[in-house]
Order: sequence, then structure tokens, then C-alpha cells
Amino acid sequence: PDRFNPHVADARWQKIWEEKASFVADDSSPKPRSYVLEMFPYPSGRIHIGHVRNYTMGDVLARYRRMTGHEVLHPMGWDAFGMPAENAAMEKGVHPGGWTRDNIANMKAQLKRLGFAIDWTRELATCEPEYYGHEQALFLKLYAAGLVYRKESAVNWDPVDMTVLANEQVIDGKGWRSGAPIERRKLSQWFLKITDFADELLDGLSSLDQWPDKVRLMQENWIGKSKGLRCRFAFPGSNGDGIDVYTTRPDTMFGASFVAIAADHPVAQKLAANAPELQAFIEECRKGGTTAADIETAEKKGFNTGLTVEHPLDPSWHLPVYVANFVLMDYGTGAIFGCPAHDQRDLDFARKYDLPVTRVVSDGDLTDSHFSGNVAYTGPGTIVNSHWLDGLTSEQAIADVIAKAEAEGWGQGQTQYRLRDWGVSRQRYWGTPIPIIHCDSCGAVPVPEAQLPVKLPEDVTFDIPGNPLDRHPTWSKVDCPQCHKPARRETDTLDTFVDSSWYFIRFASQPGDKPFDRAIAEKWLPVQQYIGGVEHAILHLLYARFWTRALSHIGMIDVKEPFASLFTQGMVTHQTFQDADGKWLSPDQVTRAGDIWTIVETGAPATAGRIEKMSKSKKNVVDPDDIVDQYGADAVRWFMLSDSPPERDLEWSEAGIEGCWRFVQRLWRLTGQVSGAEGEDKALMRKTHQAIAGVGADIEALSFNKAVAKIYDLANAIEKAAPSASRDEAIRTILLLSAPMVPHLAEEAWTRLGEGLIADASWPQVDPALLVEDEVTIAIQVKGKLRDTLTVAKGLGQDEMQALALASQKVQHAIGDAEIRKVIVVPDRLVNIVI
Ligand code: ANZ
Ligand code: ZN
Repeated sequence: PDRFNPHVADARWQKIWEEKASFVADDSSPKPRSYVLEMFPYPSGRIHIGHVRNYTMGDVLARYRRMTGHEVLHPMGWDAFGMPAENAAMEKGVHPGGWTRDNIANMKAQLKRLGFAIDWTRELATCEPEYYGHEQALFLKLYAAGLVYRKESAVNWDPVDMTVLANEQVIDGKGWRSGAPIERRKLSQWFLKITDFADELLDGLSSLDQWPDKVRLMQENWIGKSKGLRCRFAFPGSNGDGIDVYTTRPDTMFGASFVAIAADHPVAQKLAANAPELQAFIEECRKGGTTAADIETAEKKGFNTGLTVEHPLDPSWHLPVYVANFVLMDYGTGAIFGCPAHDQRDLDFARKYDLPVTRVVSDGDLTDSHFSGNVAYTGPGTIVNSHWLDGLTSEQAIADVIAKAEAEGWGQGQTQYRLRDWGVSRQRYWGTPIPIIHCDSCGAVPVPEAQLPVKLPEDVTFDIPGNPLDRHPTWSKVDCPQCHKPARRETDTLDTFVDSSWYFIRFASQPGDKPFDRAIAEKWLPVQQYIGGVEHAILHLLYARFWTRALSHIGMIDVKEPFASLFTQGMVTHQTFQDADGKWLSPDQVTRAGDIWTIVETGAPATAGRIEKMSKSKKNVVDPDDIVDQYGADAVRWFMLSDSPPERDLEWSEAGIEGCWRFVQRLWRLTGQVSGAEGEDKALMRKTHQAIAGVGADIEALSFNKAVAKIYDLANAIEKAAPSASRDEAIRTILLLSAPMVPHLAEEAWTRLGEGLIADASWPQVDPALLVEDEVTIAIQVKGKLRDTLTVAKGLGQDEMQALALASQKVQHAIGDAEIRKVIVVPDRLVNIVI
């Protein structure tokens, strides 16, 4: 039988593309450029199905852009530093470098089997000194420009393992290995001044109209620009001394019932010196995770200091001062006034400590000062119970209070950002060494450029917790580059988000002697289409935007936004199964009879659970290698594109992949049917050209499932049509249209037609004349009553229309013996016969 055999064809074409360097991007090409990028993978060990979906989408676009005359850059690399490699080292006793490089080799082989049109000559791995050495140079450039600094900051400290933990290693407030409750400790760490760019990063979002709205909104919220009042609540009789608070709601000031300060606030620290109970409370606040989410969800707790402060709008009114665990030291002033009726945290706190709750913002009908509920009204409204503010809107009241504070000198309007500077120090081995040397005389001294890269030592141990760089016998012992006295290398390494903040620039240009060649990088950038998971909507994308702006700020590159268009794809899901004890079963362990599922091996009952994201823990994964073995790359690629819109989840199913396999074979048989017959088939020609235009537009819009559906339609039409020159042309066309999706089959069939590489072929030209519908349906009336409809050529002459109408059986029947008095013809619309 005439079958397409992917087990032979796939590898053959992959080899030919490689030999011909088909997908190597030419920096000096005169063609218009298109940079297509998928987020590079972390080399965890194996490619998973989510990668396959992600890279297939990018690949279809890249191949399509090539066919439409672009010089395409479609590179691939490895986000190769990070914790899992160190965990593997600790658990299995393997070196992180060996583990990572083995994984890269495996995953690269897996990717190659899928036939992606990747320029492998630009492959990079962030764990190699050829990459991170340039990152160190960039870090030092930013340092020289004042965009890097060092300050004390809290880390997660595991008191049993005596080590700093990354946020991911803190699970429910406990160390992942020791299980010990995590404490917050202060360490001197390196920071990047992303807050200098807060406004730019916020304003820049409005130019990113080809980004999903939800991602832009998430970034906006993360930057969190707010306008408010910074004002002083004075200690009674202190002439001016007091507690500064920051509020975005000065309109609620008459609803204040307490002032709360952070555990690390200087006032709390001072009081604690003579108050052991307060000291103990502060210690307690320091336990628990450092993330905003940890703090947000923790139970609200406070300690009454016994201090009071004067309300600035009425100094005779005194408020108690608490130390509270939900007030953060590094936001605003580290102190707040609590307004329980209109802030949920304050309300929880007030109910717990029995503090007054006064309504000052009306939510429509409720205006009395008594507030009884446990859900705060946090929206704006009309101000009530607030003396001279009564009757104003929140907005007016905010402006009035700020104006009064400024006039009277107890406060001023202030813009505030939630965004913090980016802490990039990690007390880990497997990362980019921070290129700084600490000298007792000279302080922090940059490693001279000629001494870069600062390479990681290979001989490290992972048998005990902590940072292996710290305990390496010699690595950190160096002389100061300035005074040449013995000094100490920085042993912190960079956050891996730094590595992914500029890899797309290095892909565009990778000279050996510098991070990138500016002119070449500017030719390729911005990335025209970036594709990845929505889990990176905030941090990675914000850091990459910042890093690019920072480089542009210091004059290294003239690009402001690195990713012109962003697409976030959905997940691949699969049915889950469990046995009677709730243990997860893989889909191939169970079998079904009617609605009853049983375990193949034992015959015991199983239950079919929800359809969920593929994950090892739920055993509902399919391995890309296995399915490529079985069905070949093209059927797998086709499946990744069909059925679901790309932004939605895609459910993996046996039936689905088998359908794709059958379609690949069907396409193969169809494209073997070029007959050499003559003659035109207008209808098929029209279908063909509509498909060319439609599939192209769908790919441009990344609506791959729609493109797939149009190819199915065209295949159906071709199958139904009788042999003709038009049909032969349609066969050639369907191959070109599906080449980006099923490239191996397309090459094989194209060769069979005696053509060269379809990878080098052009996208077929649309004949616009064939896109317009040239048939219309006209109504035939007798005495104004509809008797028949006819499909006729558009623009048909009036006489012909009349003749066709009179020839209709139904019309003749309706006329009967009557005499025709008049025929009214409206071209392309109707014929009315008056009798
Ligand atoms: C009084 C008030 C009344 C507040 C009210 C809110 C509602 P955003 O919008 O996120 O900037 N706040 C200020 N500094 C804080 C800190 N260091 N830790 C915890 N909370 C802090 O939020 C600003 C609001 O968050 C401020 O406005 C303050 O509470 C609180 F009906 O002040 B508000
Ligand atoms: Zn020195």
C-alpha cells in the first residue's frame, strides 16, 4: 500500500536540512527579518509535551515566515543554571555540570526528532563560561552605571541545615529537607535598580498592543503604582516627633482606629530593647516565609506598644500604636493607620483586638457610623461621619486632605510603587558567579574585564548543606585588583532570571569577545513573536524588559521593548486515573468496558478522574519520544495544532493522535494523485485560493487550529473533484500550505512531484479574483410571492435572468394559464413576474 513511513523519512529530511543549513539565519540578508522565539527550556532531563506544543507553534510560524520571503531567526538554547541541578547533586551525588550537560544532550536529540526549523549554530547554554562570562561583563557595566548596589536584605534561613534557601525550597514555611520552620535573616546582597525604571516599564506597556491584556495587567499590578499621602502621626507633646505613615486612602482618615508599624520599624526596635515580650513578638514575626503572599495569608497579629499618637486632623484624638505582622518594613514608610471599616486586613485586626470600627465611606445606602459586618467595604463612595469631608466623593476628599496636609506641613502627596529593586544574590553554586572581589581596604572591587569570565570551580562538594563556593578551599581567595592585598571573591551567584534576561540578544549576535554586536543585534530585535507559558507573565518578562532598557540606558543597544508580540499558549492535559486507595495510575495501566474502568494487571476497579495538566506526580504524562516512535513527528505536530485554539488547553487522547496519523496518510495518498489531466475546475480553484489566503491569515494570527481546519476542508474538496489541471494545482497547493505543520511528509511528497526542497519553496500566490464569490442566489417571485430561488453567475444580464426564471418548473406551475403582464428584474437580486 502507498504509505508514508515517518520512521525512515523523518530522519532523512532532518539530515538534509542540516546538511544544507536550511535554517541558519543570515545576519547580512537583504530580506525582511523575522525573529521567532519560544521561551528556552530548562534542561530538566526530558522534553515534555508542553515543550512540544510550544515549539511546534513557533516552528509553524518560523517556517511560514520563511516561505513568505523573510529571513528568519529561530534559535534554541538552554536555561541551564538553577536549583534542580544542585538538588540532583545532593541526592544522587552527580556534578551539576555533568547532570545538566547530559540532560541537554538528551533533550536536544528529542527536539531534533521533531524536525524543528531551528538554527542550531546559535545554540547556547547559560551555564557555559562562553555565555555567563559576557553576563558578568554586562553586570559590571550596569554596576559602573550605578544600576547595581549592595544592601542588607532578608533571606529564608533554615536553622537546622544552617543554610539559605531559595523561595522554592520553602514549603509551607518549612525547609524542604530539614522540615524546620524557616526564619528570616539579614544578609548583604546585590540588587539591580529596576525601580529606577518603574515608570518606563509601566508606560511601555501601552505600546505592547500585541501582548495579551491579562499579561499587561499583571505587569501593571506588579509595578503597582499608587498615589497617596505620606503623613505624620505625632507623639503627644513631642513637638513634631512621630510615626510617618503612607496611605492611598486619605479620604478614610476619620475612620482611623489605630496605627500599626512593622516589626523591623525603628520605633519597634527601640521599644523592644527594654521589653522582652515585644522582642519575642518581633522574633515571631520574623519566622515564616519572606514572600508577600506568605505575609498576606498569615493570621493578622499585633502587639500593643502602649504608645499613642495624635490624629493629624484632630490632635486631641489619640490612637494606640501596635506592632503588626502584616505591615511590611520595605513598603511605604513601614507604618500605616488602620481604617477597619474600609480595609480587610485592618478589619480582621480590629475585630481580633476589639478596636473601634467606624464607617466613613458610604457604599450607597448605608451611612450610619456603626459598622457591624466582617467584610470591609474597600471601594470608593461618598464620605460620611467625617466632619468637613462629609458629602465629598472619595476622589475629592483625597485631594482635599492632601492639600490640607501640605498647607499645614504634616504631610505631602506621594507616588509609591509596589515594585522592589531586584535582589539577584543567590547563595548557591550553580549560577553565574558575581564578578566582585571584597577587599578590607578597597571595599567591593569589580573583577577587571580582562580577568573575565570568573569561572565556577569544578571541584566542589555537595555532601553538606550550604553554598559549596563558600567552603571551597581556594576559589574565593584572590588578591585585590586595586591594592593587591589578599581579598575574597564574592561567593554569591546571580539569580537565573538574569540569565534569561538577555539570552534573546545573544541569540541575535554572539561574538566571542563581547556580549553582542550592537548593529547585528539591532537588526534582529525586537523579537517579532515570543511564545511561552503564562507562568512567566510577570517575572521573566519584566526582568527581560528591564534588562533591555538598562542596556539601552547605558547606550549599549537601541531597543526599548525586547518582545514586540507575545503569545501565551495553553497547557496539554490528559485524563487521570486512580485505584481504590487513591494511588495514581497511568492511562496505560487501565482498561475500559462500557463505563467501568479496571486495572489491566489485577482486574481491580479503577476510577477515571479529572482531565488535568500532564504531570509526573499524577502519572498522566505521555512521553514525546514514545509517541514520535509510534506515529512519527508529523502526526504529533499536527495533533499539537489541531482541535484547540492555541491559547486554550489541549487534551491529549489516543483517538486524537490516531486521527492525526490517518490524516497524514490521507494527505500522502492524495498528493500521489497528480494526474496530468487537463481542464479547469473553477469551483476547486476558488476553494484552493480561499485556502491559501485563509491558512496564511490564520497562521499570522497564530490560529493554528483554524488553519488546520481549512486544510482538512481543502483535502475534502480535492478528494471529491474529478481529475483536472486545477485539481493537480490544488494538490501542489495543499502540500505547500501544510509544509509548515507536517514538514517531513511535505518534503517527501514534494520530491515525489519532482521538486526541490519544500523548505525553500515560496508560499503560493493568491489570485484575488478567485477570492470573490461570483455566484449569487436570486429570488423568483410570481405576483410578489416567492416561488423559487436560483443560483446564477454574478452580474448576469437581465434577459438571461428573465429567461432562467421563466424556465423554472415551479414558476411555470404558479403562472398556469395566466397572461404575463410584466417582468421586473433587479440584477443579482430578484425576478418578479406580474400576471
Ligand atoms: C489607610 C487605608 C484605609 C488604607 C483604607 C487602605 C484602605 P497600595 O495600594 O498597595 O499601595 N500600607 C501602606 N504601607 C504598608 C506597609 N508597609 N505594609 C502593609 N500595608 C501597608 O496600598 C497602600 C495601602 O496599603 C495603604 O493605604 C495602607 O493602608 C497599606 F480604607 O492606609 B491604607
Ligand atoms: Zn584592595
